[in-house]
Amino acid sequence: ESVAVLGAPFCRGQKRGGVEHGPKVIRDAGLVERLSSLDYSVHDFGDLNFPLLEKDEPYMGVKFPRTVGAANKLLSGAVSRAVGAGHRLVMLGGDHSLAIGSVSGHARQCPDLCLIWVDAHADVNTPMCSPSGNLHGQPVAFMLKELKDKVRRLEATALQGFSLLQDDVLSVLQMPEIPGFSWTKPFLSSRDLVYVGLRDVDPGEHLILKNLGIQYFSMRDIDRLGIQRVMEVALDHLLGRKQRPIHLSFDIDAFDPSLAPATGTPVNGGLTYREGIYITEEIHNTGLLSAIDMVEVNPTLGASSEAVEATASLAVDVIASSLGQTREGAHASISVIP
Ligand code: DIR
Ligand code: MN
Ligand code: MN
Ligand code: MN
Repeated sequence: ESVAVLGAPFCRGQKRGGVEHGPKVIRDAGLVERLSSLDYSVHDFGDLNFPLLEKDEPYMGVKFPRTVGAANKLLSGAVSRAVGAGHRLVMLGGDHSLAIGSVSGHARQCPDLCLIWVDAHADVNTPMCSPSGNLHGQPVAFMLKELKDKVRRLEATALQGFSLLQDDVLSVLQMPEIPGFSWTKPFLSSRDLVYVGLRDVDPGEHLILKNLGIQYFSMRDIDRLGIQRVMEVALDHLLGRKQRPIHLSFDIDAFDPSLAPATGTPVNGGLTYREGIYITEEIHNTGLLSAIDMVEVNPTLGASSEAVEATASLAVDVIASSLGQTREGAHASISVIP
């Protein structure tokens, strides 16, 4: 079995520099060696070369729309080719806006895929409800069909109990055309997505989660149910009716900042190491994992080189565990000394 590693050194989906060095520190933490030791044939495709745009004015408050759009267009093609060639894909970010390209490229080959989003944040702001204008807080909004063509349904069911003017709320939730993104169309239904690890959700995002009926497990849900039950329900929700490829989009800030300090928007009260690894072990055990994003590792934000290395090494552990490294051990690859 083969794994393609694709570096995406990109930071324009948010305001802090340094996250474009994520691919380098994750490779330096031994990613390729770890995957090789799991018996994969590893194809490292290196880092993508993203186009630099001279002029890229904000549009509806969205920052660097054309730059982010062009980077994701390139990434989408590269991911589609790698998956089409039969590789399992590991995309190393870069910021989380890259999921637009990664998931869309995967979906071009696997239109029935489902998406597991492990993150402190829901990343489903639309341009009009985004409090920051940063596209790393908006990638899921570019994917969801319901935010484009089912505004009627929102209108009918969504807004009871909310005191805002209905027309205002509706227009804020609707996904507009953004320059730089004409190459992509929404491809995911709200029922094909599950979140794990949420603890910093913006008001517009909460409205979207609730009214599209998106399955999510916040840190509170993990406290209540335990990670075992959370993963059981999450995987049943996505795979109960039919088996299909899984895309795992893993934002390192899902972990507690004590474990993953080198990231741009840390939020207290995150996943423990064991919860994070349990999530990926269960995803591996489905046998259906087809692509992984590992994003938001920012080596310029660690307080020390130890903090950066710990964060990068955690990213490698998550990827290795997703691809079959077990805590109980395995005996498939014993080599016998003759
Ligand atoms: C915030 C932060 N919800 C935003 N999002 C982050 O800017 O939309 N996502 N940090 O990872
Ligand atoms: Mn996040
Ligand atoms: Mn994110
Ligand atoms: Mn696939």
